[in-house]
Amino acid sequence: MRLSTQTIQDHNTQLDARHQAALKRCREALDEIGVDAEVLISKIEALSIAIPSWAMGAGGTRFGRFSIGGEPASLEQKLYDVAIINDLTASAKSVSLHIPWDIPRDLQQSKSLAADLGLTFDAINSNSFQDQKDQGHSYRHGSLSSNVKAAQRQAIDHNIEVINLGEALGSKALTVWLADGSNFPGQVDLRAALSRTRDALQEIYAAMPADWTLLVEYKAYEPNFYSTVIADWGTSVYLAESCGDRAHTLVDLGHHLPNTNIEQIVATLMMRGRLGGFHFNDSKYGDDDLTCGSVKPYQLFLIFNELVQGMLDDPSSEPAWMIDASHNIKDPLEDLIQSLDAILLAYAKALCINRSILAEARTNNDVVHCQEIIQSAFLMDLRPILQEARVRAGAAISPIQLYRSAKIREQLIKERGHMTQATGL
Ligand SMILES: [Mn+2]
Repeated sequence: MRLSTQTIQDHNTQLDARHQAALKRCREALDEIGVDAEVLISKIEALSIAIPSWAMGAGGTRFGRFSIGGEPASLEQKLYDVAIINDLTASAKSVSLHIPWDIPRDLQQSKSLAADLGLTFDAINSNSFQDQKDQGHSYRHGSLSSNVKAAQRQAIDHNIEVINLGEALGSKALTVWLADGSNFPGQVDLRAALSRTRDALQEIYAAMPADWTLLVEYKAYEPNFYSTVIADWGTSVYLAESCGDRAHTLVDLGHHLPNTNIEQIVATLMMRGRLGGFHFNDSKYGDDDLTCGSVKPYQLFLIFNELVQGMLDDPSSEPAWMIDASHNIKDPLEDLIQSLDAILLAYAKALCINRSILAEARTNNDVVHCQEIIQSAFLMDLRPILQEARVRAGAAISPIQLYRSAKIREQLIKERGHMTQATGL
């Protein structure tokens, strides 16, 4: 199903008076701090975040999965779901596939359907962290790091197949996340496992087209609880640098130990020109995959402060953005809309930081003023700017409100049934 332009327009007309009043107040507040609202609106309009193909179904934990009904049962239906999100928000113009969960049955058909829906294919993800049916060798003891030659070979070949698929769809990047590691001290030779991983990544890198980027994701722990081969950004950078100029580090917000200063990692990676990708989510304890900005919106804003600074210093350094969150009790489409909103809001606030005044305060070591500058940007209410950006792009003033009033989930359940289950985690 698609939302008609008329439905969106009717919704916007209904909310217009309130929106205009809020926008006027917001413009005045921005004027006061010398921020051009028009520039802000156009920057918000230009930001698009990829939606992962596995996030359209109800997420699962190892304890249970609760279907919400109307979940997409095919890649085609997933593309329609992303289009619904994009129709409502105008900020989800691409989809990130996870292979083998979403192998297109017909490449050309998937490609042309995506184009018809106004979507493109973003970074493509390989999966060597679980065994698939009919797979020759198990990843029980690792994939790219495996000391079982045949298992490592199979994982390398899988990544090359994923590159070929992605190339046919128009993707330009491969994301590799490995679950490889160990659960007990002494189980693996830590140095040998890292060397094998490096050699395998170099082979995958060499198989990429010349205009592709390799994104190396890291994660501190889980599913392995003693050691993880690519546990931190330093290891990821080492591996990326061992591959070549088109290999970069991917930061996933949920993949750090508690209290890690992620914004500092972002700053360091950008300084070194190695930040290639970003996975958004939020967490309280570990890799919780909660809705972006639901627990730590201030941290998200501080991260965007570094991202904005990095992109100002080098405009070509904009990473590939993707949401990597999927919760098991929310309607996944509403969850993704909330995530998009939080990301754009953090971005907008970071754009409002007066960087020359901040630089001056830093030069003077005026610690109090530095904090005031940062926190006043964070405390601004820029929701009307996001709404205006959506209106101009033909999307909805209030995406969640329209999603509910247009009864989209109910229609999806009617079309697809109650018992569908999306492929993925
Ligand atoms: Mn991720």
